[in-house]
Amino acid sequence: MSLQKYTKNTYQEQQAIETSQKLLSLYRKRRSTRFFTDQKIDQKIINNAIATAGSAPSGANRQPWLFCSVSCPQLKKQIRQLSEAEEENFYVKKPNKQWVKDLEFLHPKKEKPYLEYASHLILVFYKNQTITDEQEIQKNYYAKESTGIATGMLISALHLSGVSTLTYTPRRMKFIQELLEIDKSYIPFMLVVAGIAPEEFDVPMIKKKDLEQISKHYH
Ligand code: IYR
Repeated sequence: MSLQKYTKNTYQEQQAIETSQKLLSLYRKRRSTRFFTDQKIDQKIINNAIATAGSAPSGANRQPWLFCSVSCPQLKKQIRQLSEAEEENFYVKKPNKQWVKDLEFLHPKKEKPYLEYASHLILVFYKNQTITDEQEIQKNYYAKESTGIATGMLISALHLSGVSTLTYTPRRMKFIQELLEIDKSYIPFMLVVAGIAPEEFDVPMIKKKDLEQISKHYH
């Protein structure tokens, strides 16, 4: 095993407390967004956010993810149309009544105009195994968990860059793989809508759980 010297970030307690508080308020300002202006995001910002996601830890460092960013109007339109066909199944043709009922408070709609009009769609895929150049099968460990971490980092980087996002998962996403001509070994994971939101807009009234509800401390 080869090793290399690594210099970690500095840790200064007071500064760390301040930074962590600042980050907390920045992250608390994040809201899933369904309204976007027609402002386009510079591809550099998207690429940097994807590279940030690519720095995530992964099982056996297999980096099992693939991020496809789409700003092409025709492709976005197709993704909207195919997603809305999926949502027609979800809400109307073959609804899972309990699921639809559980979502009522969010007033979700089967129409997804933002898939067409937001600046970028980032399609996230993962794969459970990789065929090496030597035709060996390499297993990717915790591929889905690793991709979840990376996607969190992607959303985080976009948010801190002032880009609003919506995580979107149509129940079946195979069409995305076909549309983008992605190798079948990649499994669609999530669609991240990224764009510039208007200054002000309505969002569902939701509350995040308090720290006491989501954590326990053993000291
Ligand atoms: N994919 C559908 C339904 C939906 C599912 C969940 I879980 C949500 O948090 C919100 C919506 C849609 O996007 O309309």
